[in-house]
Amino acid sequence: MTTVRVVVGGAVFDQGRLLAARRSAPPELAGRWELPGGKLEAGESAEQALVRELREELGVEVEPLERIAGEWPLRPPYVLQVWTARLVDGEARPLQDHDELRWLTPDRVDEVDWLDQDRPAVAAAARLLAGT
Ligand code: 9L3
Ligand code: MG
Repeated sequence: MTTVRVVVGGAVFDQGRLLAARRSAPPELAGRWELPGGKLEAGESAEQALVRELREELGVEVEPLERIAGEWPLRPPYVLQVWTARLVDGEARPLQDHDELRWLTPDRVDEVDWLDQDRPAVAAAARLLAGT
C-alpha cells in the first residue's frame, strides 16, 4: 500500500489579482503555468510547506487563508492540494523553478496555459476573487 504524498499549491491573492507562475523545469512541464508551491517535507503541515515554498521560490511572505475544496492527482504518489493565501510581504520574483510570473485579474485567468491539474483550483480561486 502506498500513502499519497501532498504537493501544496498557493492561490496567492494581492490587490484583487491571482499570481500565476510559469515553470522552467522539468522539461515536460516547462512553459506551463501553475499555482506555485511544492512537496511537503517530513513533519510539515500543508500551510507550513506553502509558506516555505513561496519564500524559497518567489521571495515572498504569505499568509495561508483557506483550502480550496478538492484534491487532484499528480504523478503517483503525489496529489495536489491548494490553499488561498494573502501576500503579506515582498515582491514576487522567480528565484527557482519559474521563469515568468504574472498577476491576473479574475476575468483574465484563462490567458495562460495552466497545468491541467491546476485548472479546477484556478477556476475556484478566480470565483473567490471575483466574489461570485
Ligand atoms: N505540481 C503541479 N501543480 C502545482 C505544483 C506546485 C506542482 N501547482 C506538480 C509538478 C511536479 C510536482 O507537482 O511534478 C512537484 O512540484 P514541485 O516540487 O516541482 O514544485
Ligand atoms: Mg515548486
